[in-house]
Amino acid sequence: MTHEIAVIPGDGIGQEVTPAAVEVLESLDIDFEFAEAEAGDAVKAETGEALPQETYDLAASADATLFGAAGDTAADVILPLRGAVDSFVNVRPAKAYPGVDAVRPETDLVFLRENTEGVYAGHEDRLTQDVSTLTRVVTESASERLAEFACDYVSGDEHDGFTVAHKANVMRETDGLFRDTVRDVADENGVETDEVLMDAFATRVCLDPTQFDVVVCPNLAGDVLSDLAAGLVGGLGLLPSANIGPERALFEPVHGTAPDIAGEGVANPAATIVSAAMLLEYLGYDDQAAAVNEAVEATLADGPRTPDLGGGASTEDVTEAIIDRL
Ligand code: GGG
Repeated sequence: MTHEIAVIPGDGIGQEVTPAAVEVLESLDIDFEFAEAEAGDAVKAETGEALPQETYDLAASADATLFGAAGDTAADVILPLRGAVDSFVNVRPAKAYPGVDAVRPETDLVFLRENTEGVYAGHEDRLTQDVSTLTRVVTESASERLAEFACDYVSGDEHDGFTVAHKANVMRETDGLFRDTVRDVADENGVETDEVLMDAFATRVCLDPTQFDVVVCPNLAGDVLSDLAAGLVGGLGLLPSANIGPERALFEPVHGTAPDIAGEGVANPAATIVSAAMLLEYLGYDDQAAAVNEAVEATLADGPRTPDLGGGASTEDVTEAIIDRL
């Protein structure tokens, strides 16, 4: 069976780490057909459009999409691309790797981030020179969809329920609805939950990440708190993500374009390669996904390593080392 994979590198180091992950996928004995398309700042400068229609259509029809990174045009690129696959949840695992210098080596978390609304729903206005506003949207239906996914996600032996991170003591209507809906769905499914205010979560997870396992959160909180967790495990070069929809999905590293190192060939490809492993698992290639994860883990433990992890290796050196281990 052939799988069509849309490849959208985007900007900055997306142009370096996405081809690295494609090289890894190509090294496996799976019938992939890759179709590349443009999105982001560079194509906007050329054509006036950050997300050409053909790129959107490709993501909306491919079996899965591998995306790199978005910069200034993130709102015009990532949000509609997630919409193209009707992605209602962004799965962001944050775990420390053996041998990698981490602030909290005991970290092993998964964020399930609401992916369609909150403050990322795009209702922003500049009312006057002095005042701009943003409408925060939370719906029962989106919260339910996320909660049902979370209940399925924790249904095996590995997890004892999940934590809901919110700020319902201040945003009573929006996060109140989010928290109550998620809790009700969990109760109906017999799934244990606890809850934490998201600001308290930020402190507690730094002090002792083992207090948490699966964390369900609204959109912005999930974006910020998972980046915070990246800081605990050795940096953004290590965090993958999966944007899951009912029929298709889009995989991307958590990091952005990293303009400070873009073009130098030293970006850490691990986050994108592990995102590709999530793509493999999504398509049912569990053995190959496990093999890629093991190869990444072994390479991170023994080197070569890119400069973000204290090494001097290039993106290509690390990619080759991972492929050699497969
Ligand atoms: N590959 C992820 C990426 O490009 N991140 C930049 C960014 O601004 N992300 C916002 C988000 O994930 O919602």
